[in-house]
Amino acid sequence: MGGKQPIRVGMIGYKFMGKAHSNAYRKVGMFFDPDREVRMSAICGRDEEGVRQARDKFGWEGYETDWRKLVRRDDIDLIDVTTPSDFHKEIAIAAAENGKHVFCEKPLALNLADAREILAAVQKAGVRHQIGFNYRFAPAILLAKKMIDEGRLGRIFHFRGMYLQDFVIDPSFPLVWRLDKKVAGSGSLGDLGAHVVDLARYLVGDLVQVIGHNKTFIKERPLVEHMTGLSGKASDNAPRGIVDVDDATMFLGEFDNGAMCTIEATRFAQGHKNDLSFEINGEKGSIRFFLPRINELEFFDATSDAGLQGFATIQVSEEIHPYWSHWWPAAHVIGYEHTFVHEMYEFVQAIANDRPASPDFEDGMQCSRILEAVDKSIEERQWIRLDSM
Ligand code: SOE
Repeated sequence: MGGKQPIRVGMIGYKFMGKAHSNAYRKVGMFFDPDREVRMSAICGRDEEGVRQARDKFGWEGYETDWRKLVRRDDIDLIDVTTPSDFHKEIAIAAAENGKHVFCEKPLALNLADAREILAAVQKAGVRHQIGFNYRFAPAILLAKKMIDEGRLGRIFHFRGMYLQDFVIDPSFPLVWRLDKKVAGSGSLGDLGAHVVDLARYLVGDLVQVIGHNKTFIKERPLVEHMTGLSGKASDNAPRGIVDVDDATMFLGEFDNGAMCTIEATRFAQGHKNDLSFEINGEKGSIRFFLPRINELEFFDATSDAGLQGFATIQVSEEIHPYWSHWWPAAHVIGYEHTFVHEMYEFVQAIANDRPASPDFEDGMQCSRILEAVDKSIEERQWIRLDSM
């Protein structure tokens, strides 16, 4: 570790993402050799009993019940925000103002104006920042990026991305925070579409205009009494509340290089539990990715011998593939949680070597800009140019 001081992490939130990040901090030193060690100094949550249990189970040294206290602590270098989206802005800005590096889960903020404020705060403070677009760190996605950068697909014509889930179809499913605009900012678009938008930007380029359509299929739901993971419980006679976010959003877009973009994000695709997928079609070939087969990338090479052509399935699990040498022998597969280990490793390296992280809050803000343009296009029923946002 070159005698450098450990990076002392304070993390706020201990539910789904808090667990994923805790696991990543625990594993990063075991499987990687980061240039600075990671110290899991304190985890923070409002419910003392809950956060104490999380500290013990996830392996943190201490805990706090007040995030304001945590961000002011002198013995913390990095603040990791895994709370619901409505807390991102206040915490991220306070962390930056206290000179902490900041990691924030996606979406960066509830809206574009807030995302811009967060970005300005970290830039002003001169701290490092990274956003939780974890799928960028799947080896198959990194291979896709390399192939595109090498020109193996040639000129790109289409990006076609989908993120499909089905966990809220039942009308008795309660009004959890992900369905509440003041907490989540938006529905399927901000929660799921954000990942696809980020991959579209990462792999193909910037969007110049968008037009969308959305739907809220179930407009009222029982108010949640107890949240559990993505889900929650409500009694039979629970009062009902209004669902003010989109259940499904689709949009068309155009990239700055002229390629066409179609993106669909829905929580109403029966049978699809967590299906992020995309296909990119270029002049010289096509690639496709499907999250449940996270270690595979399909490739159609139009430059190969006619008569021998077809989609080939690349097993992205060889020593030569990104990150693979840190894990297991070839084809001893990895999964969802490993993407978080990779993203934490990269953030630690950025801090340790004093260089910008990627994807950072600029990427988070650019994603919010596109999401807001989509919403505006739906409201105004017309194409919206990104340069007007
Ligand atoms: C729930 O819809 C969720 O967990 C998202 O919040 C995550 O960002 C996505 O990766 C999986 O689905």
